[in-house]
Amino acid sequence: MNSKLLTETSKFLSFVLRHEPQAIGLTLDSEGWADVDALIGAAAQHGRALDWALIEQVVATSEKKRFALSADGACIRAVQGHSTSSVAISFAEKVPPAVLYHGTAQRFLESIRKEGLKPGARQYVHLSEDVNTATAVGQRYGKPVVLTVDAKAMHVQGFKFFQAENGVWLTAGVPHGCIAS
Ligand code: HQG
Repeated sequence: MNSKLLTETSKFLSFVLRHEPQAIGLTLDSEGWADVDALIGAAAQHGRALDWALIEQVVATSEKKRFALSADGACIRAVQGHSTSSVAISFAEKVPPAVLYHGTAQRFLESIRKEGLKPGARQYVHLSEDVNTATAVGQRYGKPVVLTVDAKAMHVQGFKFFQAENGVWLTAGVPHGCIAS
């Protein structure tokens, strides 16, 4: 299967499963699941040809493991990254490692120093366990900078942390006092 089609389909699935299911008249449940047959039907009505083989291939080849199929294989969801308010995944709270990393762009630093890290359009601030991943995340918006987050101190202060099934750490916000660059 060609990689351009896989990338385009992955972007389309991210769009409808994380951000705007209503754009194709799709309904997600509160855990983010969409029925795969319903997804294929809704996409077809909006000019996007999907089939099971293509969807399974996108799930299997996503290097960030962005999507998951349900145990019975009937449903698909994005495992993190949502902005749509129709989804509120019930992540289990988890004790974070002592430090976590956030990749951002140089041009956001001044604002981050004033406000701390905010989730922006998404539901959570996204944090990584390793510097390389954080660097790649920051690179998407400009000259990358990796911020070190004192997750242990935040945890002690009662901030909640969650980990999506692809390893991405999530928290509602990071106060500027818990960030060291
Ligand atoms: C920045 C991708 C100004 C924040 C990645 C980031 C990730 C602030 C941007 C996932 C700020 C939001 C999420 C403040 C935070 N002032 N800017 N106070 N607080 N920011 O895309 O973390 O490929 O919503 O640093 O790999 O970049 O989509 O979040 O630069 O895992 O699967 O505001 O998306 O994964 O940008 O990326 P985003 P993110 P996928």
